[in-house]
Amino acid sequence: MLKIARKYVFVLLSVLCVMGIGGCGMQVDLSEIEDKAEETETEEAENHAITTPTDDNMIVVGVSQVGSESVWRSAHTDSIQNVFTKEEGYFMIFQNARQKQENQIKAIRSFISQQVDYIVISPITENGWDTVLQEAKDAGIPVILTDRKVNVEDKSLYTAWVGSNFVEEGQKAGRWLEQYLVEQNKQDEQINIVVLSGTEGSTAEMGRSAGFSYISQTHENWVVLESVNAEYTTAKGKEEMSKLLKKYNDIDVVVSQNDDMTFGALEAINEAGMTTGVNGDITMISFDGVKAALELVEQGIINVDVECNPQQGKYIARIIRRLRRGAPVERAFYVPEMVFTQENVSEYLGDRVY
Ligand code: GZL
Repeated sequence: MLKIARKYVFVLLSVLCVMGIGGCGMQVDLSEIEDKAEETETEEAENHAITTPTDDNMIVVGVSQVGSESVWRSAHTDSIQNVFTKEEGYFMIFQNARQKQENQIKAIRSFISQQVDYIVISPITENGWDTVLQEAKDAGIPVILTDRKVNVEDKSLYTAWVGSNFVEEGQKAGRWLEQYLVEQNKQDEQINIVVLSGTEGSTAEMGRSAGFSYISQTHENWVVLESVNAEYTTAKGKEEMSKLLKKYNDIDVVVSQNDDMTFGALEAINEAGMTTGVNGDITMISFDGVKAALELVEQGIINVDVECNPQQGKYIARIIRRLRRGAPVERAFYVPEMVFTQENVSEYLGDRVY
């Protein structure tokens, strides 16, 4: 479609969106106005007011984000919004799916109807994407995945993925526990473990669970009492940890698959009159490595935090720049990550941006 014609289509779509007619990636549908009342300020701020590209040469990027369920997610969103700026030649349409796959699919279809140049998705779970990604492919729009992955028959439905090695993250947690138990001279004792897992079917949940199990299965004295889905949120983390404390009176280790659930679990454990961390009643293993959690690692309240690096926007932008000049891109790019304990955390806390 001619650039000039496309611009007017864009304006028309924008007007229709403002009137709440037709799908578009940025405007809340009229039917969602009620939902909006429950949304946090953050989410509303994330769905920028409708505008149109001021220059036909701008690179139009449609971004579908899982939600704003965690501190990590907000940092991931910031890393994307900080690179796709007007100053850098981008026009970004950002859509917060509020942890609903159907919202992501609607957003992707609106990006397609607006003929964006690229679609960036952090898919909430791995299944259910074949049809809508085929529509993007048919429209000739490259799809770049970030953070989590999709499970599709046709791997050509996306161009590249940027994220973490979640299985490795789970194995790092298991190897840390092995080492810790040796240091505590408990390597031969029965170790009772409970797991607060993230959103079931998400790449992060499946990878961390598989990676930790890979290690735990080699120790017959490690007993995983139960794994429960606490959806990566603080509220569910507290709720599910409270239930586990009522059900089991001899929990030795909590493996919490993100810091937000850990914050909730710590509240529940403390309300039950117990302590965590170094010299605590319960050993706390967490994932993400957000600043507020690393401060608890430094205080000895969380024993170890396996980093999940949300700073992925710059790598996504690099892929788009390479695609625009016809250069080859890696199908999978793993972001660098660390493991934080009381021994090393202080040297990284100072300049932590999230
Ligand atoms: C991991 C990401 C997870 C984080 C959670 O890459 O998908 O989702 O660990 C977030 O904090 O909610």
